[in-house]
Amino acid sequence: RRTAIRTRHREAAETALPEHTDLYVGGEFVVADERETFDTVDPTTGEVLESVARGTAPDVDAAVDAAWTAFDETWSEFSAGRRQRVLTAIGDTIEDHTAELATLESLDNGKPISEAKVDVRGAAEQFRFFAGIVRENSGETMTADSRHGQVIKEPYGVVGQIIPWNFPLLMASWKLAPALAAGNCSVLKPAEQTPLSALRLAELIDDVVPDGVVNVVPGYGEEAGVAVSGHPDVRKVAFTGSTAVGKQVMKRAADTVTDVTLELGGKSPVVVFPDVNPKKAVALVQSAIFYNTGECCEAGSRLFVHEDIADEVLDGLVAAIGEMTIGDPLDKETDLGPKVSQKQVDRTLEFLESAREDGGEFLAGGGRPDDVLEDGCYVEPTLIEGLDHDSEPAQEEIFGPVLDVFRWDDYDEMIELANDVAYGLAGGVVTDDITTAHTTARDIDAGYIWINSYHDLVPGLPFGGYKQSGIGRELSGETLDHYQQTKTINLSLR
Ligand code: TXE
Repeated sequence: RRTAIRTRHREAAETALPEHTDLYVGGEFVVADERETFDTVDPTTGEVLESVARGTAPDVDAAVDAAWTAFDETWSEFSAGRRQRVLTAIGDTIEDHTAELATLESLDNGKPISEAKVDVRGAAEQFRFFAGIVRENSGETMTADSRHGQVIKEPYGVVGQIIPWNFPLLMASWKLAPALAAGNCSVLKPAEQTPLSALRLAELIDDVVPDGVVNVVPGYGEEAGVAVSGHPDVRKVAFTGSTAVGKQVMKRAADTVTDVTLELGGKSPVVVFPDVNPKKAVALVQSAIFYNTGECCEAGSRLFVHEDIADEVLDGLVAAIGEMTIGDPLDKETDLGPKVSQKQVDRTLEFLESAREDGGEFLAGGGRPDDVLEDGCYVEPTLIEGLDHDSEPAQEEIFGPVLDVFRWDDYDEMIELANDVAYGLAGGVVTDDITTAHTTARDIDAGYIWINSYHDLVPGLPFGGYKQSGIGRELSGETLDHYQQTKTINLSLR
């Protein structure tokens, strides 16, 4: 079986890998200044998929220059309608290549192919959504005493965008679509673990987007990422990744008073009330934590289940975990693929070790499954009960298929615990009582609450975090504002 999976991945790679693995700058693929490369690995097999150009500061300089040239000579001359047509064409191009892009994403990240297809459709939707609202971006007129004011929005010019590895193509789209819609050119740095879909996207849109409007500089965070976030000619930085790096990005941007938006980690609570059908709760909680192998910033990673329904829900979850298919992400029956890298596996296992030391009781999982590829980055879906809420595994973002379970019977105490983390990205409420649902949604200190669903992120509803989960909102008209600056033109009437 192992040989069959390896062969299948090699064959899939032959058709799905991008032709170019260099930097995409000014509409051309160019070798890195230092001519170095880094390997991106298939986390299912442990085999190298590609060697990719390793961008460093001089490459970022070149990309920023190319982006400014494109902004000055082309993109800033485009009307909103023309930008709209470009964005729509990008969305169509992505959709036309759904199968191929999903395969590439599955190979590079390890996500199940069924989920990779959802990502690709979501990426196309991003461009269509921002294509749709770009023409509403009309400004305002105002009066103040004897002045006639015209308040207009102008793009920053060149923006830097740094993205993570958990949804590589989708995150590229969440960043590029609003930036371009608002009239900016971008220097995009994909994560070093998953640079391939951004490079393939660059190939696909090369004919659609004017040269230099989109530039892709793969590389390491400490090299290309630092260069993007500290560049004096980058007028806005958008970052998605860990809270620790988000803080560094923000500090670096402070030197040039550059605007930042940050979408960072989470430790989101899912609250289950006793009135619901336990089966419904099980399905929702299972998806909230195990979708994308738990590698979701919004993952529902702390379950607060009411005492009266807890046994049924937990038994149901253990049974549901037992039925999950862990295996080859290219197989459409697979529910749980590998984590993105060995480093991520080690990190998750360290949290599991710490949970053991803290007296956690493992209701399911707790280690690596033994029946998949030995070089694959697999971790079992895991349920842990009995942790002290102050313990590290209950406070920190594990970013793996690991759910911490807490039973409750006193609402106020439960809410206090639910909010007792540094993060505030998302939360879930599971109840059929409409008043309870809304009250709890308001009581949870987070930027996005689902009632009776999870992970459903639809363009049009703003997404982003409270507390240390971030600054700014994606997926909405508000996002367009983050990529523009306000100019007031004051005409005196006296
Ligand atoms: O993230 P990093 P890592 C969380 C999750 C995960 C942990 C560590 O808990 O376990 O972070 O993952 C670039 N200046 N999230 O180490 O380092 C990097 O190259 C500028 C949550 O992989 O934050 C990559 O492109 N850029 C998250 C991006 O930052 C730097 C998604 C994210 O990597 C940089 C990913 C630097 N000094 C991880 N250092 C989410 N919110 O969804 C790194 N980078």
